[in-house]
Amino acid sequence: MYVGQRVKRKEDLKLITGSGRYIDDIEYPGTLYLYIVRSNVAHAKIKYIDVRDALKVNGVVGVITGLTIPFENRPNNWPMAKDEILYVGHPIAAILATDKYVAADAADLIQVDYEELPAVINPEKALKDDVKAIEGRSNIAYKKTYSSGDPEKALSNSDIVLEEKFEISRVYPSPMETRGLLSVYQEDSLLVYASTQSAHYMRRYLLSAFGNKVKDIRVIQADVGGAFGAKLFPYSEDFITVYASLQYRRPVKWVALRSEDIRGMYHGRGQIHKVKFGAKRDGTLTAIIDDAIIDLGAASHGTYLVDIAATMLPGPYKVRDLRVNAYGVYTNKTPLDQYRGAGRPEAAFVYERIMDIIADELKLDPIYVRKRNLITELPYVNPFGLKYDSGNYLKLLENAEKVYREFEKRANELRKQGRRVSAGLSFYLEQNNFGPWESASVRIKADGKVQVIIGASPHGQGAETGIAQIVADELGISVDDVEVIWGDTALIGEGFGTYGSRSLTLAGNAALLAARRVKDKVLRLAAQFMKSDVQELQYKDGKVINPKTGKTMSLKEVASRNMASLGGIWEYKEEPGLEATGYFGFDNLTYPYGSHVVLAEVDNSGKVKILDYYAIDDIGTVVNPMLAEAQVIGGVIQGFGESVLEEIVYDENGNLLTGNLFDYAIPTAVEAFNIKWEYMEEGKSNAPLPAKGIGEGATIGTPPALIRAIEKAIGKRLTRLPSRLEDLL
Ligand code: MCN
Ligand code: MO
Repeated sequence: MYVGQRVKRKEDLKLITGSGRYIDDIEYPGTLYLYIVRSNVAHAKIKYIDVRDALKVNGVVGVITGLTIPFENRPNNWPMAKDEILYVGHPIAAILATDKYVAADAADLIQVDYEELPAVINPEKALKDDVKAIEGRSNIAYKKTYSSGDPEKALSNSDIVLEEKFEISRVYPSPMETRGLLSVYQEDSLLVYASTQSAHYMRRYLLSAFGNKVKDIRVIQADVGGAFGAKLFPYSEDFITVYASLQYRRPVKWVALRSEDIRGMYHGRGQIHKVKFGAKRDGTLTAIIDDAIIDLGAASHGTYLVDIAATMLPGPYKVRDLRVNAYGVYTNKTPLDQYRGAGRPEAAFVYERIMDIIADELKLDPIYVRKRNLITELPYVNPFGLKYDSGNYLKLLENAEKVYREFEKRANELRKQGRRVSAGLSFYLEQNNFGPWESASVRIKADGKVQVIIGASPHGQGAETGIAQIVADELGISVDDVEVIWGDTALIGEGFGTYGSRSLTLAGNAALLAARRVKDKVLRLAAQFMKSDVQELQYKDGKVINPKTGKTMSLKEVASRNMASLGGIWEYKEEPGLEATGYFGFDNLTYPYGSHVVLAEVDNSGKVKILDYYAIDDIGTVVNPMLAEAQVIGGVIQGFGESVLEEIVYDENGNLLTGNLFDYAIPTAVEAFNIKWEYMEEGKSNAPLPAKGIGEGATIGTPPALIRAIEKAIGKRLTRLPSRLEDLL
């Protein structure tokens, strides 16, 4: 059995030997390079754009301005500012040249005359709606109220009632590889290489814009150097690049510079929760009333993130009297969208801060407070209708508590030496396997090797290995004989992609179902080849066996027997070919859960050092503990960044103050620390292979644990992400 084993990653060899192929490595003769001229003001009316001097430059082939394509949840000035500039970084013009440096240099020659308009940057000010982020529109792009029970009454029956404002800053998803696209014009069709999380989805949205101009658009996902949620939804540059290649009938390549990526890639998080909550003296959380504001920037697509945060606000706790007023506001900033965790980290920060604050106010132990409130009967339908499926929350918390008590002891010892050290714990609920379904095809080739084609589009997580393990087990063959491929819309009919920690569970189960079907075909064909009854045959360890006669046929023999010599005839009744497609989707999302425990020190210079870190998760069946652990480690380091280093900062005029990687700090190997990860397998999903996702869990669990440890180390309540140096000194 491979499932459950730490099988080494199949995908790494080409990447670690430098033979991966990212967008910028792919060359087509005759390519034009696209450079985007971007706004350096936050809000303005364009009076005119003069491109004449740029067009005179040797090597410049053309300039595009004023391109607008209607697209859902994007303002009318999309993908390019036509009349109105909405944020610093908003594309204004695109230059096409035979050389990328020529294109970039020509940008200086484009003159844009504009009239500045007042900008609204602070989301709470935007909510007042006096200065408009987009002319002629209300800033309140979205409002929805989620209610359950009677929170006012529950508050009036509480022993304590508290109010806090929790802020989760905007972050830049910071993949190693910036975004990029190469659109190859082929007369009546296009071949688009993209750094994306979903080749199929990209094909669908490009077709919606250009389907009247071409017969088809084939999208191939190149090797992707990280995405973290931000390479899923459509971008201005996707449309501009594809439009340019259609217009100029040539291959067109665009790859973002880092400084462009920080302005152009959808920022993540950006939520404020103004919360009123109450508790009984024994620590029972009685009610929450939350005004939740999401800072959408200059597009309203990200509203679903405040919906996720709102509906997940009760977290793993029993509280049933709640109201969340969710607002989405436009501001003159880069549009916002998902970042690893997507709404669940924001909810967890709020409910876990609430647990710790109740403990502090009532002088109770924070683990005790969590236990008082924890849901113990599953499945459980939360106040907003989410169905938490399975698991044993209390048992997992008790496991984490043991580590927490030990960290507490160590913290006490170190505090005696005058050091600012403390322990923190978070308990979190994850929601994943966003659907609707995923596809996978399994084919056995004539050499007996197995190829699996999945509709998901992994990009670093390791699904190739995990899914190969599942299929190898099902077919009883070596994992080395299973190849998993993906990311080309011409390879598999339909699929979705890699997001919402879904690939292993959805594509993996689709592959499992496909493998079962193929196995059935193998048996039926073998029955004909072996002149036996199919009922007599058994499939075991990659072989078909007839126990009565003792005869066997290997998978390879069945597959190659299929390949009658050229010109031969097919003399059997069963159809040849060992191939099948499977589809899998859930009728409910899955809800894994976990706990993080941290021992942190804040030194006199305000630097946060992690002395020890422990995480435990329950995601049902773990297919490959090494891969899952790697996801947790990466997520913890990202969560560390979000908690103490990373923050997108604009000044009040909408200038981006953190526009490069000197000013926007991400954790590096220097800040990284050891992380111990363990898992339970009680919270199974109801899939044939009862797994749930792990890809995002750690970015949910880390910030509340870390902020707790830091606030106790410095002795000052913290309510924002990231913590600020002035608090830590
Ligand atoms: N796994 C497992 N057993 C399970 C579940 C998963 O062994 N029960 C393994 C899988 O084999 C896979 C990994 O864990 O190697 C993650 O699988 P899964 O939880 O299905 O998540 P996805 O593959 O769908 O990944 C998406 C998730 C998301 S939504 C973001 S955002 C994110 C993340 O993955 N972006 C990443 N991790 C990332 N890791 C890298 N390197 N780069 C990104 O952009
Ligand atoms: Mo994601």
